[in-house]
Amino acid sequence: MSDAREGRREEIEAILDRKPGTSETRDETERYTAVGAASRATFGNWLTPIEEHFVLHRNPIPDGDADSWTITLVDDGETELSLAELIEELPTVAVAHTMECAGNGRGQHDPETGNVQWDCEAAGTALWTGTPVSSVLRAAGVDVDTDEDRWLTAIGADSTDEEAFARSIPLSKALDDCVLAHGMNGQPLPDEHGHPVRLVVPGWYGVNSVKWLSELRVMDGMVREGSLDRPGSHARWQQDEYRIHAAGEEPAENETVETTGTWAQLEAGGTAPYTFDETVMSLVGRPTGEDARTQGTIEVRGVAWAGDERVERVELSTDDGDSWHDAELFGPDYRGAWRLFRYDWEADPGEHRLLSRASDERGRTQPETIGTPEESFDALDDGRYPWNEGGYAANAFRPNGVTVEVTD
Ligand SMILES: Nc1nc2c(c(=O)[nH]1)N[C@H]1C(S)=C(S)[C@@H](COP(=O)(O)O)O[C@H]1N2
Ligand SMILES: [Mo]
Repeated sequence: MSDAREGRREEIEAILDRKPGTSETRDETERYTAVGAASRATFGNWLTPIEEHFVLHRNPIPDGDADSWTITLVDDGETELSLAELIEELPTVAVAHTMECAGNGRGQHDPETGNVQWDCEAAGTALWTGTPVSSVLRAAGVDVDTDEDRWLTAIGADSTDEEAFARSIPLSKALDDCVLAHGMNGQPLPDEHGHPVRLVVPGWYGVNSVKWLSELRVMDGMVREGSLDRPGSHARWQQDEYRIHAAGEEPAENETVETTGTWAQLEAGGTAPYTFDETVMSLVGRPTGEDARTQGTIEVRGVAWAGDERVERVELSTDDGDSWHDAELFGPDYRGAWRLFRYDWEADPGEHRLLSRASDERGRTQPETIGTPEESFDALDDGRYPWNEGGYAANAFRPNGVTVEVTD
């Protein structure tokens, strides 16, 4: 049954108006406001313009007035932080963050997993300006030095009495590089990206970057059912959704995890990894495959990212994977943001299938395809990404290839 929300259509139309060229992504459950990147060419550039950055959320965009917005901080006690004062009194920094929806590539699962059918368009890199979480917590008197093993839970103002939009990240990550962002690419934060303030968690899946931030809680563990003193369910977005598991499996609630590395959790074969940092991934942005190109030297250009890890290597194939060549990494090199790569291709006339394959500093390489439901996590041993019920964290390279026609 769909629980289509009234007003969703108008909201999507309004976002499409503000972001010419972007397109709505199929969501047969009609539960999400889902808008994707403008085109392949987006992945030929390091900075993603706001107009080309994907949008995803479920509930209506809450009204937000920057001047009167407050964030409730709960630690031992409760403090109301005024956004205006945070901006005035604390340092403003910028972080580069490649935001990828954990469901990016979901549409490449066979059989289909339901929900928003992203192909590869739910990824973008922006410069987020904001206040470091470490500055906010220090100023509020949180004992940041002894609280390293604790967690920080962020709650959005789109939460309802039935259900909170709450996500928890380790306090150590929050203190390391997270910001409460109030700007995006030098502009005030747009409504659909979390105006007036959102959490930004560099290199981690989009779901961790809570928009319309209304509450921060320093807690002993991750958010669980009943762990917040507020009505409705608390833990859905941390403990039920956004977990990688086989069909029919009900993930268990945990207070903490051995490792927050998403890929490390997959390799450890534990139960239902959480989607925290982004798995190693790459996309060719140019040529786009939309227009025929003339034979000769063609610069192939794209982006590669690997969550908390650095991108070590990108290989490129112009013959559907028969042969591979090292691409050159270039351009900005910020933790948590993608790298550009390029390769000069001596192109002969004909139709060519371009594939890119990235490896991270730990030697993890993108798998070739997505496995079957029957294989589940065993697929990993054969270089396939595990088909999973939620369609999360897929990073197979073959489904993301580009077909280019070359003329003489
Ligand atoms: N409050 C709130 N924050 C949210 C969401 C949401 O529904 N509510 N969606 C999350 C998901 S799943 C993603 S992928 C990112 C998308 O951020 P963007 O729309 O700015 O690209 O926001 C995250 N933050
Ligand atoms: Mo997402």
